[in-house]
Amino acid sequence: MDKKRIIDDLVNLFRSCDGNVIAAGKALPGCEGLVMFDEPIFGVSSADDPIYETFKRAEVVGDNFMLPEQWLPGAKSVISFFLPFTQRVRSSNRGDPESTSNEWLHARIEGQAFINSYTEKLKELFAGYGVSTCVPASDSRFATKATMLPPGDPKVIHFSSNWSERHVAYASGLGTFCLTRGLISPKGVAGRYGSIITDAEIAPDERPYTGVYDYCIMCGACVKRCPAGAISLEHGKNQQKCKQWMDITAKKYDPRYGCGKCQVGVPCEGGIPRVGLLNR
Ligand code: B12
Ligand code: SF4
Ligand code: SF4
Repeated sequence: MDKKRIIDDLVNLFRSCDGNVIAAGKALPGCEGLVMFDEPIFGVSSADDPIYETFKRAEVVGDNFMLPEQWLPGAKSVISFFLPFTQRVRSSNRGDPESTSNEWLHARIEGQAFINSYTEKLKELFAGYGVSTCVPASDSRFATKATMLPPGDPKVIHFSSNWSERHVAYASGLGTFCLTRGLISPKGVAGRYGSIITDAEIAPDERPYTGVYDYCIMCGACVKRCPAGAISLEHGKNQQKCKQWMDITAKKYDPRYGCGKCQVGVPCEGGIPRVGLLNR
């Protein structure tokens, strides 16, 4: 299929999809009219790219990871997208590490609801092209699991899902991992990922990197930002400490939650960081 036409259609759909603006009736203080996401960027990978098999390895995702073909028999392509948070969402959360901004809370919860609506519209669009699709994130088979690591392992716990959006984005040329385990795209780390599998043949994108952590400059700025002490230059990110902090925010901001302090006020917030940035 014509890739340019598809990507143009996906961008137009984003522009016309409701829910990216927080309406007055449900806005937390200061958030009326908040636009959560800037326009998405896309990456495409081939459903039979051998990299997907490697995600089944225990040290990558695990054998629970389902291949594109397992989600959608006859799958040919995977489209991954990154929705960057707007400047207003990002800058609002750069302050006090102990408090999540109202804008970030909206972007975490209403933002994901918007992504779900957007992917529903993507499915309709592809049905109009006459091709089949599967969106693992909204599929009844989607599941996450937590496995305790051997005693002494500083990472303590391994969280995994059967469709990790960051690994799919990595496979699709959208970016690389970083110290916090977030995925840095050309539009930075602050934002959310999604994806759709289709049986349409779409030309895959190249991966302009070879290493899992190529875009991270290991500056350690995120270490200082984390209120839970979950990140260190020596051991990376401790998921258990992050999860425990997330549970605290869930009580504090009920019915919303979120933190993301490691994704803002850092050199990788809105783009691929450059070592020189730190010395300015
Ligand atoms: C479970 C989960 C969590 C758990 C555990 C996080 C985790 N990394 O697993 C907890 C509750 C702690 C969490 C917290 C947060 N989360 Co979360 N979470 C998820 C979820 C549902 C599944 C993650 C998963 O499958 N992990 C799989 C494991 C295996 O990943 P991993 O251990 O990091 O993988 C490492 C290994 O694979 C290793 N590796 C070793 N060998 C090799 C070889 C190769 C080839 C490769 C590629 C890798 C590799 O490299 C990786 C990085 O170290 C995803 C949604 C989804 N379906 O993907 C969102 C997701 C990861 N979360 C997200 C976000 C935004 C958050 C929060 C900021 C919450 C918030 N909004 O306030 C925090 C902090 C995240 C952070 N610092 O990156 C985003 C990440 C966006 C981004 N820019 O990267 C996601 C993708 C949701 C989304 N739709 O966008 N989350
Ligand atoms: S703040 Fe620095 S060390 Fe942390 S993820 Fe970003 S580039 Fe990597
Ligand atoms: S999201 Fe997790 S790792 Fe990032 S700053 Fe908050 S507690 Fe720390």
